Amino acid sequence: MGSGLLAALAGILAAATTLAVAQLVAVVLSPQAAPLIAVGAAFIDATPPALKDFAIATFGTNDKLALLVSMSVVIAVVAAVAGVLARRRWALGAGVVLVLAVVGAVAAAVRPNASPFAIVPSLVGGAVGLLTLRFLLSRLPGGGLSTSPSGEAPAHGLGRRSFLAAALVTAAVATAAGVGAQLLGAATQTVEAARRALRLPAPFRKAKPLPAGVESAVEGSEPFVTPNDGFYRIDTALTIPQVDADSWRLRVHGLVEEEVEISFQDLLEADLVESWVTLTCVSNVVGGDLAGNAKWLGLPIRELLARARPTTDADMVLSTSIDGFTASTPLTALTDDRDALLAIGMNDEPLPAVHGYPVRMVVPGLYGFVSATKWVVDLEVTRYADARAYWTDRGWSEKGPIKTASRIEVPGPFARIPAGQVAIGGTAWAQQRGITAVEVQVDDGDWALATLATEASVDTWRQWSFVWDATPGLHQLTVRATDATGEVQTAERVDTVPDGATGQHSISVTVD
Ligand SMILES: Nc1nc2c(c(=O)[nH]1)N[C@H]1C(S)=C(S)[C@@H](COP(=O)(O)O)O[C@H]1N2
Ligand SMILES: [Mo]
Repeated sequence: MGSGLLAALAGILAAATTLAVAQLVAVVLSPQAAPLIAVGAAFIDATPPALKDFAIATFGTNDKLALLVSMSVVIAVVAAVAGVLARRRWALGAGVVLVLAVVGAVAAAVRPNASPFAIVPSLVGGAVGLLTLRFLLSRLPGGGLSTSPSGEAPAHGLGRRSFLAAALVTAAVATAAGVGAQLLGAATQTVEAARRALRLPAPFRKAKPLPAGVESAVEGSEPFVTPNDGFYRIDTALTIPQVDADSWRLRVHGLVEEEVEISFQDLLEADLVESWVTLTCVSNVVGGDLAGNAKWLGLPIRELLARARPTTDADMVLSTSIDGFTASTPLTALTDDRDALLAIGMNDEPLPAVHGYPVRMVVPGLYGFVSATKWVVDLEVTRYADARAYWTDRGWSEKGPIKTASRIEVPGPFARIPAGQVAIGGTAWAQQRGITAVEVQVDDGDWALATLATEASVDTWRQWSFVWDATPGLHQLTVRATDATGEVQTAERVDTVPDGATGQHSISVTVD
């Protein structure tokens, strides 16, 4: 290995030490302030919608992992360059490290609800990184650090072995700091412990028992109730906010006669209701799986708003999460008689951390980006003319009623199936309106009515099945739904941006 490569290695090891030490400091002071997390979060907020859509389409709900891996690769390359530069001219390499540390510190400081110590992890990490780089370069064969402008190395050197020993020690220290941060982080997960210990109160109004026959008989269909650990997750949070239920408060303010503030204890003691609601993401493509159905337990938001008494000029509620995400929900959707909830329970369990523990919003009939704020802490009663939500600032719509959708789940796309009677099955939804018909079309044939499973409520999805007499060859199957207003799902394809995709789901299958 030449000295240049060794200097690059020194740079990478110094960067690893920087990140690990910063992580360790962040665990103690404020997890959100770790430089990788803070810069990643800033990147997410700044990413144009097209790139974000690409990330979700390519990596699905692994988009955050993909971001962290790409950032690590970029940092490794920059660190290698810094190492090489520093060997020739210390000030140059040190400058690169300093710039990175400052970027981390600034990103951490400008996060919503940033801790006053937010800059400390990056700065401490940066300082340790500089010392590490200096230490490693001084052990480079041929003397490493050059002070002459030509970059000519002084003749004396400590030899390759000395450098490699130092590199090993550094790698060990970085690993110890990284593992330590991980362990300390797990040990201080008091929020998860509190969540596990929480016993949900009995509902004041229980959900209607699910009628018989809501579940499709077609084997391989999605379950009617989505289990919590299989429920899709979409949010901008790179680390899951850790919200302490005991100090949680929700403030209702803005265009109201009276400000209202409630605690988690107030919620536990309130008249909570249970409701089956199918949540859907606006980024769901035709045939996609960014939808889930659960039994939610919570306080109807209209009761809170009734106490606050919105003034007549108000038409929107801007909800804010602890990490700064905002959603704009029409005031009427929160005051009419639908079950718009301040939810604390999901399928008989406290909300999982990723789904908003301790409290989130669930509003039937509206896409999540305009209504389903997780880790919610603030409701501002306002007007569309006066305030804009997170995604509205990024090219999406300010309102988002859910569009009628249907999909084929069985058979899967490009399946090979035997000729004869084949069971086709899937799900359709049109929250707030309800599904009244589903039809299936084989190739260019006539649309034929599918059998609908029992409807649980207009706010839940509805399963369907269809028996097809399959003949050998390549066939295309298409599905469309009709909602209770009589409107048939359009075949016209529009993109998810700005307010949800339309089009009919088709799959190709081969019949033997
Ligand atoms: N705090 C916060 N809440 C949020 C979001 C977010 O990014 N941050 N995303 C919304 C979007 S786009 C959707 S589709 C739903 C998804 O909820 P889930 O992850 O529980 O399925 O959460 C909504 N609530
Ligand atoms: Mo979404």
